[in-house]
Amino acid sequence: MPTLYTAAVDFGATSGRVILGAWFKNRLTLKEVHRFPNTFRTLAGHDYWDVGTLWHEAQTGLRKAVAALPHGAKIASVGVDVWGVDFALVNDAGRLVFPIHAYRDARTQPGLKRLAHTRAALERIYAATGIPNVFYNSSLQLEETVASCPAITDLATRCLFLPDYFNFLLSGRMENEFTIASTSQLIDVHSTDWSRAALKHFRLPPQWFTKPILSGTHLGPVKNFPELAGTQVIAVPGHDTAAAYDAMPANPDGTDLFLSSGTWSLVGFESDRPVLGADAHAARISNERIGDGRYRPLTNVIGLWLLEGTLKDFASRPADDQAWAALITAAEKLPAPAALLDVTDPAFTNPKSMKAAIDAQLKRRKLPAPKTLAAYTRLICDSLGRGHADAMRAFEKMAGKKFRRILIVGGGSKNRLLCQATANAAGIPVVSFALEGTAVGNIASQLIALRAVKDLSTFRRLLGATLAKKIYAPR
Ligand code: LFR
Repeated sequence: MPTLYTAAVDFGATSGRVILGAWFKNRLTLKEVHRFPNTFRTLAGHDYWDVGTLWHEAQTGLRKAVAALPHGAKIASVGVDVWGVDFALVNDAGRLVFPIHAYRDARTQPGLKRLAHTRAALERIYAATGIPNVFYNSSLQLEETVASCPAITDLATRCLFLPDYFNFLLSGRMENEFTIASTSQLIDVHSTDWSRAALKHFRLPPQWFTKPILSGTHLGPVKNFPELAGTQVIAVPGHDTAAAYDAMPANPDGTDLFLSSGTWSLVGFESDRPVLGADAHAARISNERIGDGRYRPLTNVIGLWLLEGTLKDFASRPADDQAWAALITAAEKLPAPAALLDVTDPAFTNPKSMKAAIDAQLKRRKLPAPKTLAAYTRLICDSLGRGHADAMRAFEKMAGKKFRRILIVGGGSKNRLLCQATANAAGIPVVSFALEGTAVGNIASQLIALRAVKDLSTFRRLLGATLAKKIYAPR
C-alpha cells in the first residue's frame, strides 16, 4: 500500500497546529506544517474567541500541508479537534447568530452558584449526565445565553460545538460529534444521546441538537477549497482530550492512568462503565466519553495554565527552547517548597495576574511568596504533581483499581520537573511519550475510518512499538 496522507487540525486554547501525517508500513510519521498562537479577547467585560482568525490559520495550515506533499500525492482526509465545551449558534444557512464566547468568561458564575446551592438539582444533573457542575460547562453557558438573549431561540436553529462548526466550514454538513457533545453536561450518561432532563433543566431548545455521530464518521468531501479537492472530512474525536487519550499506547489490561498535560491537566482512565454516585460527585469526576461510546472518567486539574499565566508577569520569561531548559534546570536545583499550592483555588480560573493570585493564596495561608521565576516554576510543578496524585488516589478508591504507571502526553510531557514531581507524589513511574497526543489521536481516528488500521487497540500497539519514551521513577 502506498503512503497514506492525512491532516490533523488541532486547536488548543493557547495554541493551535496543523499536522500532516504519513502512514506507511504500519508506521506514522508526523510533520508539523503550521503552528499559531491562540487567545481570547475581552470586549466590554466579556471574553470571545477570534474564530475568523482560527479558520484562517486552519486554511493556511492545510495549504502548507498540501505544499509539503511529495509530487503527485494527495491528502486522503482531514479531521479537526478543539478544546472542550465552546460552541457556535447558527441558523439553517450556517450563519453565526451569536458571538462565540470563551469558556473562561465570567458570565456563567451566577448559574454555577445557583446550581451549586440547589442540592437536589445538582445531584439530579450529575446522575443524568455524569458531569459535575463546573464554571465552563456548555450547559451553563447556553442557559445564560438563552436567559440574557431570549430572541436567540428564534434566531438560532442549531448548536454546533467548535469542532462541529469547523467540520461544517470544511464539509457543509452540520452534525454533533459525540466526544465533544459529552463535554457539555447535556448527554445522557447511560446512552449516546442527549439528556432530555438536562436540556429541560437548563431550558434549552432540544431542536438545537441532533443525535450525536460517533467518531470516524465520513462527512463528505472538503468543499470550496480547491487545494483539497477530493479530500474527505472525517469527524474524529472532536474533543482534544478524547483525541489525546486515544493516542496513549496504554497496556490493554487497564492498569495505566492517563494524563494529558497542557493548559489543563486531564487525569483519568478508560472504562466500560461510568463512575457515578455521591463519592464520585464529591471528587468531581467527569464521565466524558470515548469516540466509540465508552467512558473516560477524569478529573480536570488546573494544569500549566498556572505557569503560562505566571510567566506573563515576568519580563525574564523564556523566549526559546534553550531558555526553557535553563528555567527548568534552575527550578530543579532549588530545594522542594515547604508547602504546596491548593491548585483547586477558584481564584486561579481567570485572574488579571496569576502571580498576584498565587501570592494572595500564600499570604492567606501565612506562607512566603517565591522570589524568582524559577521558584514559582518549582512551586507550580510540584503542586500540580500533587494534584495529579490526589486525582489518581480518588480514582483508585472509587473504581477499586490500582494503577501501575502514569502515561503522559502533551506539552507537559516535555517538562522534566512536572513529570518527576508527578512520579514522586504518585509513587509510581511516569512514562512520558515524545508525542503530539491530540494530533495523533485525531489521525488515528482517520486511519481507522479509512480502513488503513483495523481498530484503536491495533493502532496503539503499532504506535507503542515505534515511540520514544522517557521513564521517571518515583524518588
Ligand atoms: C483541554 C480541554 C479540557 C476541557 C477544557 C475546557 O484542552 O478540552 O478537556 O475541560 O479544555 O474546554
